Amino acid sequence: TCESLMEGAVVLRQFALAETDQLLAGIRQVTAQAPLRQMKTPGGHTMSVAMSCCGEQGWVTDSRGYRYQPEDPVSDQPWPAMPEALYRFAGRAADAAGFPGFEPDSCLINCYRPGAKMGLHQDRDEQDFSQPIVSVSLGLPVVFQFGGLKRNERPIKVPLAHGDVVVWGGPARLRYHGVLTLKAGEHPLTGACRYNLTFRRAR
Ligand code: MD5
Ligand code: FE
Repeated sequence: TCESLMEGAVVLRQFALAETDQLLAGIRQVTAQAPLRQMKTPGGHTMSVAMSCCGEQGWVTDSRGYRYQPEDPVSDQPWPAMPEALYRFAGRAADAAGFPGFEPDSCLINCYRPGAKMGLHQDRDEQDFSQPIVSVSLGLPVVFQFGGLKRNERPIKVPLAHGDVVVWGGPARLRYHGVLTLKAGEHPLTGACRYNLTFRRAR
């Protein structure tokens, strides 16, 4: 099923369900080379979400700021290549949501453990905001917050479960959003974890 949250945001419920094995295998492959790590914000806080990346560009944060870069700062080596299954999946999801021709050069892997959250923010480190973002939820469920173009607009709450995919584009691309604190739980495929794959065109 396909629901429209607000203009430009499309929820594809369980769109990834038939492919979770390949997606999780891709996560395992990438994180074996580029381990999940909790990065520091420019303000000096440690993020509660553990992250890794694959593709030509990886999103990083440290005392110098937020940015994309081609190397993993932990290894100083290029990020692992984006597994074909992940790249193809992102393109199919974007197509299904009405954004044909999506060619992501970056996939951020977010790992939320119980207690982890992501505060309201905009994704604006990318060069071209006309490109959509594809987000895949795997494992434990969470409540997503979907706000406006200004931080002070009250966000709506959207529950996201294993296999759900959301595509954000057009007028939704720069909306504030966040993830509420992950509750304790066990998922048969991921254990005590929610993974989110965020596919973006950074350059
Ligand atoms: C997550 N990750 O569930 C989310 C999924 C991040 C992040 O927010 O930056 O790593 S991406 C959700 C998103 C992206 C772009 C626009 C909007 C939401 N939006 O308009 O609400 O780990
Ligand atoms: Fe974001």
